[in-house]
Amino acid sequence: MTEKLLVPDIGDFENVEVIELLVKEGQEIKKNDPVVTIESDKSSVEIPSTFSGKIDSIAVKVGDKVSKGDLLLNISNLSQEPLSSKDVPKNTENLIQEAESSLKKNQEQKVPTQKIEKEKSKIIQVVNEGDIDPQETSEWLESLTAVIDKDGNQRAHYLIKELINKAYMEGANIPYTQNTPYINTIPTSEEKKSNGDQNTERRIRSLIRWNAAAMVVRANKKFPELGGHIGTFASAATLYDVGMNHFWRAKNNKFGGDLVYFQGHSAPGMYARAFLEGRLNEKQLDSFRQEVNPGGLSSYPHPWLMPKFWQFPTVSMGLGPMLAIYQARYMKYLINRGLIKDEGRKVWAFLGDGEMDEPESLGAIGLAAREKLDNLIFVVNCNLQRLDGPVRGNGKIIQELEGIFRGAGWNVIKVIWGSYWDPLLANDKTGHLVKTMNETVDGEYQAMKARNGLYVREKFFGKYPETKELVSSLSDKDIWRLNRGGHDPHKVFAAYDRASKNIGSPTVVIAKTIKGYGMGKSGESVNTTHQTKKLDIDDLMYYRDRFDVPLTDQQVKNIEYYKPDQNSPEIKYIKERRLQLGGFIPERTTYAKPIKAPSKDIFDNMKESTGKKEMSTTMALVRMLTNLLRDKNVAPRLVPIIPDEARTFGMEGFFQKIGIYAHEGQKYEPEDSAQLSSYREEKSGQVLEEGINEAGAMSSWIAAGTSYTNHDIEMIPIYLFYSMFGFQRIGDFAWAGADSQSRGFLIGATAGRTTLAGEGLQHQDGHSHLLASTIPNCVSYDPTFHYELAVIFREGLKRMHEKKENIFYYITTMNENYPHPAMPKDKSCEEGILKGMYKIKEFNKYKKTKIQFLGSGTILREMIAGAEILQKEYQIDSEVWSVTSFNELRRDGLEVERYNLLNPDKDLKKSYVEKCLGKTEGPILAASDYMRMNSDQIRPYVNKSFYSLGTDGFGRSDTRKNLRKFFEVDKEHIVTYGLSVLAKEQLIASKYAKEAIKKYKIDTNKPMPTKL
Ligand SMILES: Cc1ncc(C[n+]2csc(CCOP(=O)(O)OP(=O)(O)O)c2C)c(N)n1
Ligand SMILES: [Mg+2]
Repeated sequence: MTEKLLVPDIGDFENVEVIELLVKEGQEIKKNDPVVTIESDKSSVEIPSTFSGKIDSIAVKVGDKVSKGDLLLNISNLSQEPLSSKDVPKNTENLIQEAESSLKKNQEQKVPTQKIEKEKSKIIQVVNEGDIDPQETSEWLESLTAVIDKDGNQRAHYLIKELINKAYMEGANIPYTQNTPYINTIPTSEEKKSNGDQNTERRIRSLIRWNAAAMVVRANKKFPELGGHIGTFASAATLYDVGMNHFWRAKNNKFGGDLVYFQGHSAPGMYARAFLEGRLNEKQLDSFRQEVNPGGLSSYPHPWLMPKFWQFPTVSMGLGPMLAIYQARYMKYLINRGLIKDEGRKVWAFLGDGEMDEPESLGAIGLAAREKLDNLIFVVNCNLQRLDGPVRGNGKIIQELEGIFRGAGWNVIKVIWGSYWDPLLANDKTGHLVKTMNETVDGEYQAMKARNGLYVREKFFGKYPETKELVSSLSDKDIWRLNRGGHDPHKVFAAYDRASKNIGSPTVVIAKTIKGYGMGKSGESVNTTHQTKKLDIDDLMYYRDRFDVPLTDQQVKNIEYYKPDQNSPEIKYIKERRLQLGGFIPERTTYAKPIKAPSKDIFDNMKESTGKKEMSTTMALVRMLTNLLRDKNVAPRLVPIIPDEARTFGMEGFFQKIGIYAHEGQKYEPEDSAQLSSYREEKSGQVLEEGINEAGAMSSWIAAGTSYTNHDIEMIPIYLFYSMFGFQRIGDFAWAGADSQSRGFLIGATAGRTTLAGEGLQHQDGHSHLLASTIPNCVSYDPTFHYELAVIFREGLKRMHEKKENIFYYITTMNENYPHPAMPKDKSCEEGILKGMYKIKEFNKYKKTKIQFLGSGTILREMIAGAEILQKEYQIDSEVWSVTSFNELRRDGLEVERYNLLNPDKDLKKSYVEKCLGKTEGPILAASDYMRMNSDQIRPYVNKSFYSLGTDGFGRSDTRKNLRKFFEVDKEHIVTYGLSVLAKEQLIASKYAKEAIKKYKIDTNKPMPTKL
């Protein structure tokens, strides 16, 4: 039997060109194998076979135009067994095996389900002025208590929900509050107890506290300009220690490791612990914040500066929370794609309460809940203070965060009060204590901890006779000892235990602490705590006594570190704990295997001329990616990332081909299901379709770009975005990505101030290359032709993913369609493309007057056209250079110049620019679709007259032609400026320039575009 394979529904397109035949007559194919590639003026897409069998005949050839229903192939010997879409592709299978061999089966932590002895619930009737019938309230509460006792919390919760629903249906449109009372989420009866040795842990914590403070004080004593923070870690020490001693599992050959995002300015605490663990020595602690010489400790977590220690740069507030969310999401992506095993790894992120005001901190919490990221745990250290003062003096940050996170669908665990409060709360029969807790604002809580027990008695407990009575038998000292939850290892342990067992949603632990805990007068709970970096002798003595650090007065005066003997119980304990948890944290390692760069022939078709066929470099890129998806090494590792612009870039073909990642698969039949580019969501989908969320997309890119260290698997993220919404939108993330040593491609599509015509001022990018140039390990290119793109991309794959260089690529692509020539045969062309420039054309007919034209991106084409006019109409020769990267040329120039200045007695080296242009004739005119500063970058490295044109000023919507005229980068201006430059150099008479100005109707009185 023979079947006919027809062109399927390809959307709104008709007469689409066949650009590739992917099969031959006589070939056996399977269902879903791609058979031809077709291309409209915007996108290319592969058509898969809907049958398995042998190809009898092929009815189309390259260049044919096809529409829906046209015959493509005749297929016979039809197999009855279509390829199951569930079959794991071979490449993926190999990857799984690879992952399995390096990561042994997860010894799942089976936590014994603890039988919780439930305390009999008591009725606490919270006094409420608004209560018009306390008797009735009491009856309702009693009923609820009975339900809890008889049928449990779930049932009680169900009934409450039903009551609220009923009230809502009856018209009581009063929203259900997202807040619970200002007490701990976990009742004492349900606290899981730690099996750690609390005394030893406390001693260890005290030493870490001391050493962390000592390193900051010592550094600042030596060099007061170095700075540092004591108060932040002082408030967070318990939060970290409980994690380090009991929860965070390190990466080793059996397990992938939990990933912990430490709050940036608590770094001294991590160093102090590493010191006790024997990973850092005294000399290193003494070089805190002195990194110029090797061995120094970085101010904050910076993988670039301490690549074997830090994993995640976090200190720029707000980046940590967002990066952590996308890291957790990416971990699930890798699992769902079968690239790593599900070992129950967690992502923990430590955040400041002040930091939560950053829009980025909260900006992605909805995604975390939506994607059910139960591998994610936030710990917000609510010390109630930020840098200048209280986070919410008049309110309650903990309650505010509770409402926000719960509303977003997170599991919220509040850790507000320490164990010393337990008996008081248990005795709060009238509910006045909880009422006071609820009513007291953060400004008061902060002030209380800056004073003393007597003050707390009067201001807090003194508010109501009932609360006053509650503490009547306590001394002021006892009252002062009433601790906050975040300083109580039992409460923190219980919270972490519950958080790490939570299923189906992310968890936030909101812990209340004291900023500068233990610092006494010098900095405990005072507004200046954040900036305190010097402690005088009295303060240090106080700190030592407060935490029982075994140092003599003299040792305190010398600000000595304290490290117990190797065989001491503390050191043995700390090491044993980490051994149990698999190793040290933080630690940055990589065991990822390189990806072999694809063979050159995969790019061969991009080295041919496209003839008359016009296409944009964005299209060429998408075509190239389609080709790469056929390379068995590269294909599974590609991570295409798009913030809702796939159709803009002609990438909708990817939806069907590799699917959109969706952790729940696709629960609906898409509206366009009959079409070839239907919106296909799948659990193992490859495309990360991020929605309109550049910061999130960039966070995904960073997660994938650092996969080689965080997951030991090299991946190739390719994030395509509107170039204007790239660096200037997410610049700080790009900087963090660079610090993290992310490897991958950033593609600034629809680039160029005059190339993206109609979109106007906010869209037209004329400076992203300059922004890219500010990042030292970002390699950027502005190619014009498809072969340039191919050469650059292949080199990028090779350098980053095969040779593992810690760089990343920024490449701009445009949406202007034009024909692409074949790659020049000249052997040095490839080298030139990569180094930043090569000669693309020479006009040498008249041998009288010559000018050098340097152009990049689409403006190169204007230059070529200008050069042709100059030759034809003015008999002026020229050499035209395609500059693929002014940024790279400048970097080379800088390095060579520096070498020459530092080696005055040696032969001068030549910059690459000089090598290219040194012996050429005539002045230089450079232009790009970016600000003049882009091409001006190489001005110091040419020993000739140099002029530049560019698109300085605000963009605006109009046609490309008008925009190029406006910014003076069209061929007419290039001709005119060219003539003017030659006249200025006294190589031709000025009348030619004047004539051109007239001919092209150039208004010489028009102000600079920057002023318009
Ligand atoms: C984006 C950004 N803005 C400002 C700062 C400077 N800064 C460092 S710490 C800090 C206060 C942090 O307060 P919080 O988040 O509450 O942390 P805490 O030290 O209280 O734990 C500020 C403003 C920064 N690091 N990053
Ligand atoms: Mg704070």
